[in-house]
Amino acid sequence: MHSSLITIEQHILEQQKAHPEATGILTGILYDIALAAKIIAREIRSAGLRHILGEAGSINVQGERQMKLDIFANEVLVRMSSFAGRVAAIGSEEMAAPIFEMGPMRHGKYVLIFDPLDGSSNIDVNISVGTIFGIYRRKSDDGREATMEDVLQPGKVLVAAGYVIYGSSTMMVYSTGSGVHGFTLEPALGEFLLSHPDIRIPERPQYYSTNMAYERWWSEGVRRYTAYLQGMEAEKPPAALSSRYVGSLVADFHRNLLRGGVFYYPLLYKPGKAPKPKLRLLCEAAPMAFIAVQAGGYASDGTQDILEIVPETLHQRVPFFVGNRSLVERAEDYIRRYG
Ligand code: P6P
Repeated sequence: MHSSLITIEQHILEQQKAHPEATGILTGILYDIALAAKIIAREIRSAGLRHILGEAGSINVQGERQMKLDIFANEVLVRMSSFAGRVAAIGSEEMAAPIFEMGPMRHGKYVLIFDPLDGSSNIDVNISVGTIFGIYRRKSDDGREATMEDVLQPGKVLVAAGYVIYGSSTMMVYSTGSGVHGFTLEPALGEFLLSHPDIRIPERPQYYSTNMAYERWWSEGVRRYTAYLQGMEAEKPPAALSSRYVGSLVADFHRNLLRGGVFYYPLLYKPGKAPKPKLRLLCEAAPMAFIAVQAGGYASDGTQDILEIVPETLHQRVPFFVGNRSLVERAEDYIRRYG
């Protein structure tokens, strides 16, 4: 069969066969996410025509103005993954606290965490946005409701993670720990078809991706690291790099996954304010770190492996460096030397 005719459902089943102990529940969750992605993609594609663009008028737990599509995407993902008894807890960037399934639904074996629509401030200027998700096995026994301990798990124990990018085409990229695989939505069929099997970050990086407007608030180490990436330090990067920054994590990450490079959002030391990271550990950094490592890359908070960080709170934020392992380790090196 021609590889491009492999649907994501067929591929997920193939991946499941590689795990004899699999019960098909994780497969079901990934199906649900793929379906939710199709529903969200349809809404985003036609949003501009239905005047539902613009702000919902509400503020989310992050203190960010919620776009109507943020709320829509969150509701679709919650609805698609609840009531099937597969997940015992659902955590979302858009919800202050996790949903702990009750009653007969409390027996789910998994925990689902997501950012339903990352980069949503870019929606009404037609820039790519994305959904990011991570799936954990619950730690508590499935005879009772899940607890916060089931939610606050480090990325190294993720059983699956991935993202959907709503861009020039809609793609779903996922890993269950056996490599990274990309699927492109064929709208005429309503199917995600295998388009990027076994994605590996190219050895030779092409891009560095960060918001240079913040340079004045970076630490000395991050400023020196950026100069290194620009070829201004005595030691040179493995290739002459171009700068690309979309301001939508999924778009910046996806480009670097396919072309090679590093994305970073470091701590900002604004005068008179405590240094505050921006990106969320559980629903952004950990799933993207899992994907990066599965594709041969690495992710760090500047001092340690993102996948090793045990979350203390649901909406904990971290500095984030992700991409080619050599470039991310170099960032750690500069921060170690210069702070
Ligand atoms: P800044 C989008 O709001 C987001 O959470 C990420 O998708 C993106 O990488 C980052 O914030 C952009 O932040 O401060 O550069 O606009």
